[in-house]
Amino acid sequence: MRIILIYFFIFFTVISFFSCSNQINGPLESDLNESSYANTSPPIENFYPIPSKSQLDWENSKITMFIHFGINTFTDKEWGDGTDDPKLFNPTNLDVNQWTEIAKEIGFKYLILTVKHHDGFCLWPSAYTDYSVKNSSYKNGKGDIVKEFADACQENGLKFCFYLSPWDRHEPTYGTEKYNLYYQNQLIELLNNYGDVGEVWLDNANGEGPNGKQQDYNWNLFYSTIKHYQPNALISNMGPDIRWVGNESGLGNDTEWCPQPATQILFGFSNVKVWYPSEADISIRPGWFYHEKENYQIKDANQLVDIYFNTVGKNSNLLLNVPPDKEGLISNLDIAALRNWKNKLDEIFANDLFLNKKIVASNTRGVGNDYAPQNCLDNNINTFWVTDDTVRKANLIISLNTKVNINIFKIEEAIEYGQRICSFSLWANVNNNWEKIYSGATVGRTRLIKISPIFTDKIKLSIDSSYAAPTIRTFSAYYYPGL
Ligand code: FUL
Repeated sequence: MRIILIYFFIFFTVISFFSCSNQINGPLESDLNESSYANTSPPIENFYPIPSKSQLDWENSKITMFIHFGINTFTDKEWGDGTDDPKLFNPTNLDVNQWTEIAKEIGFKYLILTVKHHDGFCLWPSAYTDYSVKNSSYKNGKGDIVKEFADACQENGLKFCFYLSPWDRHEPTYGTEKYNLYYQNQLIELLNNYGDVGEVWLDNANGEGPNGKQQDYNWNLFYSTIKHYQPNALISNMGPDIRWVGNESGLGNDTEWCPQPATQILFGFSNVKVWYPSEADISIRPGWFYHEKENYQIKDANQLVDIYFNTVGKNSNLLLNVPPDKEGLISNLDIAALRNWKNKLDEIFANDLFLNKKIVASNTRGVGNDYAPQNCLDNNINTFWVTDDTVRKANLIISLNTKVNINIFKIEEAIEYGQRICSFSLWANVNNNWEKIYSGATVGRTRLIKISPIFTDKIKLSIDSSYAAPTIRTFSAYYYPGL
C-alpha cells in the first residue's frame, strides 16, 4: 500500500510541477492577447504523459548492448542449475576494455552485463554468498568483474547497467521470504559500490530453486531499493520505466505507443497513462551465452539491419546481446558482424535526400523559425515543426530539384512533449497526381519505412490524426537499392 501511495505522490507531483512551471514561466492570463505573441511563438504545451529525462536520453540512444557472461560461458550451458563448481569460471584473457571499445565504435551508449544469471553465480565478490568470483579461478579469487566493467563504462562515457536474475537456482533461501532480502542486499551492493547505474534489467523468469520451491518476488521492495540508491536508473523489462516488447526475436509492433495504461502490478493504479517505452531484446547468436558450436550462426549484417528496422524503426529500442567467449573476449567473428552491420547502416543513411530542401507546411505554429517546417530537415533532433494547438491534421510538402529514387523514409516526433500522432500517410507526385505510397499509425521517437522504389520530385507527409498539435523533428528520405 505504501508503495502505491508513493507512486501516486510522485506522479501527481511531477504533473503539478510541470503545470505549475508553465504557469510560472508562461505569460500572465491578462497578457494572453494577440499583441503579446506578435514577435514570439506561443509556447508548446506538454501532452501527458511525457518521458522523464532518463527515459528520453535512453530512447534517443536507440541501441543497447547486452552482455551475457558467467559460469554458463564455461559449462556450455544456457541455464546452469546452480551446482557447477565455481572453479570452472576461468577467463584467461578477460579484457573489459575490449568490450567497451567495440561498443563505443558501434554506437551503443548503454551496456547491460549479466552480473548474476539463473545459476546464482555472481561476477562480483558479494558478501551474501560464496557462489561468486571469490571462489573462482579468476585472479585467484581476488577479481571483481563488475568493478572492472563499471569503471571501463564510466571512463568511456558509457552507461553501466546490470541484469541481476531474480530467479536463483543456487541460493538456499530461494522460495522463502528471506530470499527477497537476499536479493535486496545484492541490489544494494551493486547500486552502492559501482558508481552511476543507467539501467537495471529485471527478468521475470521464475523457476524452482534448490529446495524445489518458486519465489514470490517482492517487486515493490526491489523498485523502491533501486530508486532509493539510484534515482536516475531506469528499471526495465519487469519494471516501471521500460517495457518488454513481448518477444525475443527483434520484432517491434507496427503500432507502438509509449503512453500505456498504468498496470496494477507495476504502478498500483490503472486509470491513468504513464510513459512506458518498449525494449526489444535479441541475441546476435542463437543462444544468450557464448557457445563455440554457434560460431557460424552469428547473424549477418542483413539480418541485423532488418532487426534494426523492426525495432528502432518501430518506436522501440534494440537490446542486442553480444556474449564474450571463454577467454573473456568478444570473438572476432562477432566483432566482424557488428562492424558490417554498422557499415551497412551508415551506407543506408549516408545521403539524406531531403536535407535542407524546400518544405512547405499547411499550418505552422507561431512566427519566425521557432517551429518552422525547415526544422524537420536540418538533421537536428532538438529543433522541430509543430502546428497551432487547434490543428490536428496537417501536411508537409517537400519539393526536390529533380526527380530521384526513394525507398526509405525516417519520421520522428519531438517526444519530449508527448507522443501525439495517431495516423499518417505518405504521398508522391506521380505525373502531377498525388499517389499514396504508405499509410501507418504511430510514429513516436522513430518510424522507419521501406517501400518499393519511387521516382519523384515531390513528397507529401500527411498527418491524418493526432491527439494534440503534431510535432515532427525529423523527416528524411534515402535510396538504398536491394534493401
Ligand atoms: C530470459 C532468460 O531465461 C535468458 O536466459 C536470457 O537471460 C534472457 C535475456 O532472459 O528470461
